[in-house]
Amino acid sequence: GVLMMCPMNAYLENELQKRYNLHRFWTCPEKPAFLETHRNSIRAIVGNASAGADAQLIDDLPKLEIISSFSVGLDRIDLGKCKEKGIRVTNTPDVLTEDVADLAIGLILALLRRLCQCDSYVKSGKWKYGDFKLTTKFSGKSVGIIGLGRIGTAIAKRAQGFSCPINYYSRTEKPDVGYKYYPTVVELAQNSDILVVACPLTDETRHIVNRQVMDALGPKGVLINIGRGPHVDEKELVKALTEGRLGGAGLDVFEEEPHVPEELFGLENVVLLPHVGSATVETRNAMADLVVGNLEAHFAGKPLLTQVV
Ligand code: 8YV
Repeated sequence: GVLMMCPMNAYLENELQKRYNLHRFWTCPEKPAFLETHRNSIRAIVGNASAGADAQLIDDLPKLEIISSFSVGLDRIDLGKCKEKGIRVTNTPDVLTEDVADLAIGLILALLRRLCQCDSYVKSGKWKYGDFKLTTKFSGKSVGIIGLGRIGTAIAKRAQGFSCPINYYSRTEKPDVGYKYYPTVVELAQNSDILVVACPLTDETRHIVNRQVMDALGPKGVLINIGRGPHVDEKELVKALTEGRLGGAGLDVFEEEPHVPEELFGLENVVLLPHVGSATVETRNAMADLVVGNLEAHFAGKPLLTQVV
C-alpha cells in the first residue's frame, strides 16, 4: 500500500492509483484507527511541502520502506529518523528549478514595477482619469541570494540577464562562481538592493532573515522569499513593513500556510502569492513522474532516481 498525505496533483494521484493500493490520508476520518488497521501493509508514503512524515508517523508504520516526496524541500520529513530506520527518501530536484527561479524574477518585477497595481488601474477604468505614479527600476540593482544551490544559481543567471551585480551568502564560499561572497546574511543584506531567500529550511536557516537582516536591507531594500515561510521571522517582517523600515516584500511562502498575516493585505509594497513556485502543468507533471519513478525503481530493486537518504 501507498499512503498519500494530502491532495497534490490529479495526474500523480491517477498514476499512483493505477499501480498501487492507494490510501488518501486526508479522506480518513479516524487517522489513528486507519493507521492501526493498515500498519502492516503500508510500504510507502507520498508527501509534499505541506505534509510529510514526522517521527510519530514513521514509528506507526513498521513496514515503511520509502518516502517519495512531491517537492524538492524535505523540511517536513524527519530525515534523522529515516536514516536511523533505514527508510529511503526521494525528492523532485532539478525539474522545478527553472519555474522557481522564473517566479523569483517575476516577484521582483511585480514588486518593483507594481504590475498588480498597474493591472487593476487599467481594469478598474482609472487610467482615463489620471497618471500612474512612477515605479522602481530593476535592471542593474544588486541582488543578494541566500543559498547558491540549484535554485539560487538559476536566479543568479537570470538576474545577470538584467545586468544585476550578484552577491550571495552560503555556509561556505563557492570557488569560481564569479559572484561576491559575504560570510554573513547581515553583510549580504547591507550590500544588496534585493535579497532573495533560496536555501533549504533547516534548524540553521530558520529565521535566517531576522530583524537585524531586515534593518540591514533597509527602507529601500526588498525581500523576496521563494524558499520556505519559516526562513523569515514573519512577525518582524510585518513590523518592518508597516513601520517603513523595509522597502517591500515579494512572498511565495509563509510561516503557517495557508494563513497569511492580514496586516500585509493593505500594503502597496507587498506582493503575495499562494506558494506557486513550481506550479506549472509541465513541472508538476515532471515532479509526478519522478515521484512515481522513484517508487517503481524502489519496488523493482533498481537504483532510485533522486535519492536523498
Ligand atoms: C510544492 C515545494 O509547492 O518543491 C518544493 O519544495 O515547495 C513545491 O514544489 C509542493 O511540494 C507541491 O505540493
